[in-house]
Amino acid sequence: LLPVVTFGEIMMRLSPPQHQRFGQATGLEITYGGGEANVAAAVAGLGVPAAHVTCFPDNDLGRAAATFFGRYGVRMDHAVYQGDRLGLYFLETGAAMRASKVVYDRAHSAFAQLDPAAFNWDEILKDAGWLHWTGITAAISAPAAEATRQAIAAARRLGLTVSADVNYRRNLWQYGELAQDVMPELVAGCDVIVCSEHDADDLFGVRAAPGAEVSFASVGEQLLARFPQLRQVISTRRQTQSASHERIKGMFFDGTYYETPYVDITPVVDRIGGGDAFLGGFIYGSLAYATPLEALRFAVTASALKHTIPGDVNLVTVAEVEHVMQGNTTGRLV
Ligand code: KDG
Repeated sequence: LLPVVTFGEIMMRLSPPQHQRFGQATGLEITYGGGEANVAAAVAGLGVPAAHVTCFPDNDLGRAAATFFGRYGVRMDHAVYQGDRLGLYFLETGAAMRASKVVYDRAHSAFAQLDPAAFNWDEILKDAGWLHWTGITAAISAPAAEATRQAIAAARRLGLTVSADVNYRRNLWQYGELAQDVMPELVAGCDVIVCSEHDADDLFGVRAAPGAEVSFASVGEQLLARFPQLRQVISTRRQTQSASHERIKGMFFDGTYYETPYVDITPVVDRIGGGDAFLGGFIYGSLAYATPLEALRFAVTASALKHTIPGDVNLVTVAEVEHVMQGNTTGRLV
């Protein structure tokens, strides 16, 4: 299997233990996360070689973040060490009727300040099979968006599969460019994107045709027509059953529409990284299975399992995902 390469910011995640509120906590638990690095760790855990490319400050925190992802099998040797600081994010974990809260402290991070010339993409990608990026990276700063543009161009030249989670985070776009101007050019270089109907409307002005039988299929059809390189559009849909019980299904369009049955998520322990687990599962599934529907079922099951694991990263094996796919939800692996 050829390596999967991901590109994006890694932050330190700090959270009050258990379900404490920010105002009462006397300590913070540390882990690390970043949408694209989470995907790399997920695919590495599924047995696909993975490397993550990023920019860290040249200090102990940058090296600690690299060590963290290295521990999960992600190659970090293309990380560049320059700039001022590691971005942080604070997570207050909610409970049932009280929602979780995220506070970012990432302005002027080393990643936001990166120098695109520090990355030799032809060299980084020369033996890789897949490049993955997200709309978060394009949102962080003009140089981060430029580095993404260069990574995609090199991946295209080298014949890699390119995927993106368009992940439109309105509040992150603060450097003066509009997502609506930046994202279409980047998505034009992708083979597969994760894009919700909401983001398709907000970013590309694409809405389901009135009266469409399946709205996601209608949106997918228009996205494929708009971006000729694009072959597959995927997404998930959630349903809340109760405070600790949700259901998730996967949707796929490549000219034909597929969806999975809903997979139950019980209990919801930590939903952060659920989307990254879906993507990691989809990348693995695309490489391992013959049909897109099997890849999608694997992806959605992997994502469901992530919700039971604290932290950003999906630490599950292929056997564990397949066990649940076979309808075993008691957790006993035989
Ligand atoms: O998908 C999980 C991410 O939201 C989390 O890791 C934080 O990457 C992150 C970001 O930039 O918000």
